[in-house]
Parts: sequence; structure tokens; C-alpha cells
Amino acid sequence: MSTAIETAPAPVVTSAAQLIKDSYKGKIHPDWCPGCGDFSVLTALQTALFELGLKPHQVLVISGIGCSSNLPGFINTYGMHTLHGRSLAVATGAKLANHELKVICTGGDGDGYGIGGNHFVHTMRRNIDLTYIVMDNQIYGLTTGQCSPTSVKGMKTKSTPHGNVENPINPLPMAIVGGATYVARGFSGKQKHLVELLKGAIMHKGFSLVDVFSPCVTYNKDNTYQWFNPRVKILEDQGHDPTDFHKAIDKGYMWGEEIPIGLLWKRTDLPSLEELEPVLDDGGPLAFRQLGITDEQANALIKELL
Ligand SMILES: Cc1ncc(C[n+]2csc(CCOP(=O)(O)OP(=O)(O)O)c2C)c(N)n1
Ligand code: SF4
Repeated sequence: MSTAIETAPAPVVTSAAQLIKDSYKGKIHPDWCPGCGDFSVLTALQTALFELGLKPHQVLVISGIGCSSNLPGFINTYGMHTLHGRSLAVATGAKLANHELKVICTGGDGDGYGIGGNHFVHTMRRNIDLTYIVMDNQIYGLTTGQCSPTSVKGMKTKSTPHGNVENPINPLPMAIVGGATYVARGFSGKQKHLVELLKGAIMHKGFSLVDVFSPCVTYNKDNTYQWFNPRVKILEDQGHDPTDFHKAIDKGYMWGEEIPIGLLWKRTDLPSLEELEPVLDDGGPLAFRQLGITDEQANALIKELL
């Protein structure tokens, strides 16, 4: 990978009239390999935020660790680069501290479905209002090409030289039964379509998963743009009904000659976690509220705990 290059400081935007697409351009140029699918996801996210009219300070992007997880460094919003597999846990805390922020997690399949699998399951069942974008390249990119939880059976990787013997997990049916209330799949090669999926996910009140096929051009020589292009079929062109549970599961399982992309599943009848939390009922974000104790009491408490 090339070295990150620092550019001019990102513009500060305080009013909607000042918004331009470059408002979301980060200070650092991405250091992804030329051709990496993650470039398209970054552009799609910046376009979605622009088209939704969200100002950079209204958005927080949080990641774990991986090539894809470097994304918060390349976008001009609030951002946090956390530990491998821990983005959803940190995002849950951030969302509860300031539920007025749009909180978006970005990362890879290893980060989200491997080491972060436990957090994935428990965040979904809470239906907290977060958007989770997983750049699914079916490989560990940053650590140079080991098998990931979504690598297909038989795939030869650095860690499976004789072929992967394990079955991959399927994040889409898993999310549908796990409690996610917006479940979609995109493809880096179909950026305009991805923008619409991301806009829907960001505006959805509840937990949204957008799993994106984002080819790793360096380490995954099987699931390439050329491999996906003839296979991906847009669900919106087929009249798919995203409120039909069984059809959503069926579409989520399809693999091989036809792979559906688009909005598989959406439900709006479940309250999100913040809506159920009485402490968030009134009084605005917790982060802006008075502690309810004096500075002396706070200092004494800190001293006692340290
Ligand atoms: C606790 C911990 N375990 C392992 C690692 C090493 N590690 C860093 S990134 C990564 C996997 C990255 O793969 P993925 O999440 O699919 O993202 P990609 O790089 O493909 O975008 C691993 C295993 C780490 N940083 N921290
Ligand atoms: S190693 Fe793969 S995932 Fe990482 S930047 Fe390069 S192409 Fe992208």
C-alpha cells in the first residue's frame, strides 16, 4: 500500500447552504491499493450524506481495524478508529451519549463477523439506531490475505493453502433473524445503487446492516469485479417486497450464478433502543446535560476511583 498523503484541512460547514460534496472529503487521501472496492464505498457514503443534507458535525463514523476500517480517517465527519471487532460496542455508547448524532460503523467482514461476531449479534437484537456498513471482501486484507468468515468453502488463501474446509457464514439471513430492521446488500461496482441503499439505511430508525461486496484486488483473486459483474441482480428491478420475511431469507441465501443485491428486509414496527430508554425521553442528549454533582464531588469521585 502507498503512503497516506496529507492535504489541506477539511472545510468547516455550519449551515446547509454551505454544503458541497467536498464538505465530506477528509484531510487524508486513502492509502488503499489502486482498484480496491473500498474507494467506491467511501464515495457512496460521502454522496449519501451530501444528498441527505447532513452536515459533517451531525455524523459520527466509527470503525474497528482493517483496510476498510481506515475509512473514518478519509471522511470529514466526527470519527473514531477503535479496536478490532469493537466498533459496534463503541458506537452503542456514543449513540446513547448523544442520540441526536447519526452514528455509522464501517469495517470489514473479519472485523464485523469474525472477532466482532458477538457484538454484531447483540447489537442487532437491541435494534439501536446505528448504520453498519461492512465492506465484505471475503478475505483479511490488512493482514495480507488470510481466510475470513465469509471466504467461500474451498478458497485457497494464505491460511488455507489446500482450500478452506469451513462453511462461510451468511450475514444477511443472520441479520434478518437477529433483529436488524433494515438489511441490504450492495456492490462496489454499482455505486449509484449503493448510494440509495446507504441513504435508506442512514434514515432508517433502528439497526441497519448494509453488507457491500467490495473486492480486494490484491488478495482475493476469486471474487473479483469480473466474477461479480454478471452475477449481481438488483432486487429493486425484480419487484422484491422487503417486508416479506420468507422471501428476504430466500434471497439472502441465493449464491452462485445469481446473487441478489438491494434492500432485502425492512420493518418499521419495532421501537429502537433509544426510544425505549426512559432516561433519553426528555432533556436532550446525555452528553450535554449537567452531571448533577458539583465539581468538588466529581473530583473526589475521580480521586477515589483512580
Ligand atoms: C485483537 C486483534 N486481533 C487481531 C488483529 C490483527 N488484524 C488486524 S486487521 C485484521 C483483519 C482485517 O480483515 P477485515 O476485517 O476483513 O478487513 P479488511 O482489511 O479486509 O478490510 C486482523 C486479523 C488485531 N489488530 N487485533
Ligand atoms: S489489501 Fe485489499 S482490502 Fe486492503 S487496500 Fe488493498 S485491495 Fe483493499
